[in-house]
Amino acid sequence: MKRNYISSALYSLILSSVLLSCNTKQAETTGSAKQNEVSQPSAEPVFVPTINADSVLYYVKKQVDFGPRVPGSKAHQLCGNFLVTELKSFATRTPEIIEQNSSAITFDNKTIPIRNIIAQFYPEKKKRILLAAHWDTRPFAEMDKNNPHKPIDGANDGASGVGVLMEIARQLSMHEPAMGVDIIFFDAEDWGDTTGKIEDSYCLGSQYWAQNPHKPNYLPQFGILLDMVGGKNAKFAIEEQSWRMAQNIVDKVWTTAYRLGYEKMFISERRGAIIDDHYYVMKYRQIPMIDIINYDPESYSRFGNTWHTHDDNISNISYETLSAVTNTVIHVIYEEK
Ligand code: AHN
Ligand code: ZN
Repeated sequence: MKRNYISSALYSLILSSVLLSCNTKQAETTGSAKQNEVSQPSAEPVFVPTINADSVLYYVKKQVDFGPRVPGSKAHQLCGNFLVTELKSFATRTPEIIEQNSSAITFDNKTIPIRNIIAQFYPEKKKRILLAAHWDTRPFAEMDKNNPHKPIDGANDGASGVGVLMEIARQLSMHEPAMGVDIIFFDAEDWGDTTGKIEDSYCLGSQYWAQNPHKPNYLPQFGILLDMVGGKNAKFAIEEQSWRMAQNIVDKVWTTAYRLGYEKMFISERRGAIIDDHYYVMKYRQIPMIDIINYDPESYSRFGNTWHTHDDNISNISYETLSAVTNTVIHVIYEEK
């Protein structure tokens, strides 16, 4: 349903007052955050491609079909090859691909390969947006009573974000936006320690990239990270680091989601901070970056009930969730100038 009687500008205003007035445990941090101007969707209509949610689902399934993408495994290698080959097949403007290969030592003392995959769309454009997701999957299922030492499919935790970005990549190659766009698939996000106590044990690929960017002085306008964006009944609350460091981007994305009718999914609630790939991008590169992530600290599993279990498989992926996230992010990209 179109909301003809309320302008998007008014929506923006309503949403920002909701955001600014929400009072949570973290409210004391709001005072120090910059009150950036509320971004308005441009007055003249801009072209935004119509996404194909079947294509998003296809890319999620395709990754899962390789098996768990645990760094160092055959499935990981083959899936990485697939993503690169697929990106290179996109016309009419094929992205410029950079692969970063390195290695890292995990919290449990394993040396693993790291392969960050970077696709640059319209590299000649100066003003850029960074989009990212992790493409590796977790080598264990500590939240599962059964087979906790076996690797998970990671249909949501891994494949969902990449699936959304592959469809956006396909659209970007066909339709030129005003902004340049860089998509990074970070590796080795999910080999973090099971107790959650060892610092910096997650996000090994983004930690490497943040200290060794693919271009010196790389500075996009902002970044959006997608993590676990395909679960059933997903709720995207406002992540606290995103709110502290990139409030205007949170506002931009949530306002866009509201305008498109996804207010039940993108909720105006702050539920605390999460260490994820965006944290290291902000820490080392000072790029304002938000995390769209299904997170509820009140629930037992915190990131949805399939998190780090063998239920994180294709049967628990939601077409509606993938579709809402893809449509929201593509609108943000094409409406920016
Ligand atoms: C922590 O639990 C500290 N971060 C969650 C990062 C994560 C794990 N994303 C996906 N899996
Ligand atoms: Zn995970």
